[in-house]
Amino acid sequence: MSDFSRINEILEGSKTVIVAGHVNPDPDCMGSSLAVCSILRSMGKDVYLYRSDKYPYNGAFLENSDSASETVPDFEPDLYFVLDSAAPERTGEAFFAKLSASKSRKILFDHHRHKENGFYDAEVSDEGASATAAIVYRWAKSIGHVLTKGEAEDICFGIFGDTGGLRYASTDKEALFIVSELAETINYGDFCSQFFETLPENWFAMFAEVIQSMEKYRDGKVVFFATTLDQLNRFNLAIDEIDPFVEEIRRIGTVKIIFRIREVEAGKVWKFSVRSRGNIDCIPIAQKFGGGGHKNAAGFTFYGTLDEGRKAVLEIAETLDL
Ligand SMILES: [Mn+2]
Repeated sequence: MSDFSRINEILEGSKTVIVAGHVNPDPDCMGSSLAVCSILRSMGKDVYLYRSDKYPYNGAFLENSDSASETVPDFEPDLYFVLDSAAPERTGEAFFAKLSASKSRKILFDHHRHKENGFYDAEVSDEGASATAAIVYRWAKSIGHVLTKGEAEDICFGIFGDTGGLRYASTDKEALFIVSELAETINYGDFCSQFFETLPENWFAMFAEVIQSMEKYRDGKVVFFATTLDQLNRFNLAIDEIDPFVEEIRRIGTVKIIFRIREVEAGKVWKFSVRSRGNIDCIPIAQKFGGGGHKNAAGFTFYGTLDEGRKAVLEIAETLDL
């Protein structure tokens, strides 16, 4: 169990709280942020929830999913509560400028590999946690908070996000235990349907095109695929909606590691996602390009052309012990 005493001490002396996650929020970021906001509000705190970008489309069913603001608030809170964001810069450029200049207290719940750098007044960072949402659950339990249905769904959403619906290697006993506990409060069948079965039909059309152009190396153990802004336009899809492509491709039996490159600024800025199976560590690969993440799922931003991006990761892929 984590030690939340310092966190609770700081919370006790704070009335106004700004809660924030990381850029390109994923389900864990969204779920843990919403759950923390709800719990803090039940404690009587004034909470402002900030998000740098849109939340994942399949989280729209979550309670208060529309309560987050994309405006960096102009007031100083007593406390900043950051979630799922190892490096404070990951909260986004505009928010980080405010956060780093502020003398207010700052706390963090996170589960990415990182070195403590004294930025936060208190943090619970546990790389062993399947999701930041699992840490939120531990905290709620430790203070005797009884989760509402909405909060239980938030936490389940976070854990499902980072464990692929309890399928990835990151799924541990705790994740299974927490979800089994949450299933007493939520309608599990409905929840799974909301999480997995809300894809727009166009998604399959674009996926078919992506599969056609996917490249395989090293006897199919290495896969490289790209998605472009033009495709998003043609298929009328948002960038977060195509996130599951990489999870689907990971289901191909021969695949050990996947490099997905996603165009974010025409022809020059790309988001790389690296997904692996088993013991292949994605973190050092992402770190080479200034990124980070988890052992089986990491990411980084690449500046250059698509060909340069391809070449850079395939050179690394050649050296991997697969
Ligand atoms: Mn996470």
